Amino acid sequence: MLERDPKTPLLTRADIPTATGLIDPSSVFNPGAVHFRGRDYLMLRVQARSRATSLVLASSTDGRSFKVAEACVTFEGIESEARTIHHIYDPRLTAIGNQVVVIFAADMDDACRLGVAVTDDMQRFRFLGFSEDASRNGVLFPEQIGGRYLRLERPNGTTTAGGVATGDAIRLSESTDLVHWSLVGAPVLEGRWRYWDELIGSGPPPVKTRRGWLHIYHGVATHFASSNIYQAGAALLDLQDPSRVLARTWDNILEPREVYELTGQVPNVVFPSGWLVRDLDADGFADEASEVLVYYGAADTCVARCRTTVGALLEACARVQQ
Ligand code: BMA
Repeated sequence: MLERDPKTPLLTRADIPTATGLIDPSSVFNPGAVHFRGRDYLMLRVQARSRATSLVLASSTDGRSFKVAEACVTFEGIESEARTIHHIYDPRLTAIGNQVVVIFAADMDDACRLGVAVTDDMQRFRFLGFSEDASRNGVLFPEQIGGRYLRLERPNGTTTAGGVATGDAIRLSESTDLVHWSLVGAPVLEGRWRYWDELIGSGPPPVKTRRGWLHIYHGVATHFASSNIYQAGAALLDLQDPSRVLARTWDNILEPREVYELTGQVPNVVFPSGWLVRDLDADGFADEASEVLVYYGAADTCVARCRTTVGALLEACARVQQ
């Protein structure tokens, strides 16, 4: 249902220009994606051999062949944060109004928090602030609903045996200024223990269809002795009240199968973090025939891409448990 691109992986560490100052990095993965003012952009997570993380933009006119920028992204104003920020990673990009909003994870000594930055030209990014609570995988809806910005996020309520803070519930939160966020309602999606999506987190920002908000998320199966397996699934949320789940795939729709997904820095990982949905009408609804290009991190090592259609994803959501 999701067809991998024949040119895979799409981007590897060899594609990062030395002009970025990132010399011989270890890996490039988990990109955010957005279509803005006629161009396609990826915001890549690049990891140096120190394990420090930087974000680098890549741009394209067809979503297939990307030119990687020669400088790292900087968030202007982030230096005013008093706490030490060790890593900034896994950005999700949403075009809303005349701007692009970036929501990213930031590892600090006591917690991982979500930060927000905005740009109106994809060159200068202005930092707006961090939320206080420990959370990851924040994705902004592409329009306000009921006069508020809405995002899905995954509070870090669980700690793995290895000490990693993670979680098994995707929640909705709202804001009037993109800076202050409050969780609303009950969890939208919860992990399904013993199946493919025990721990979960949002993938790219939801896309509006006539049938509901289409969303893809990652799920982690933790019950295999030697390795967690990261896979992807889809869900459909109510248009007016996105805390209502209309449908959710029972099977995963993408799982590690290719060598570059099965082996690497963290084996057995597909981590969708960006997508480009080609055909939206004037009201922002995606056409069911629209092509969807999904960008994902493979084995925390490289960036891969697969394609499908909005209609195929909607159909997968509706497929019932066997
Ligand atoms: C998650 C995040 C992702 C990463 C994944 C697999 O917890 O840290 O950035 O891709 O694990 O290692």
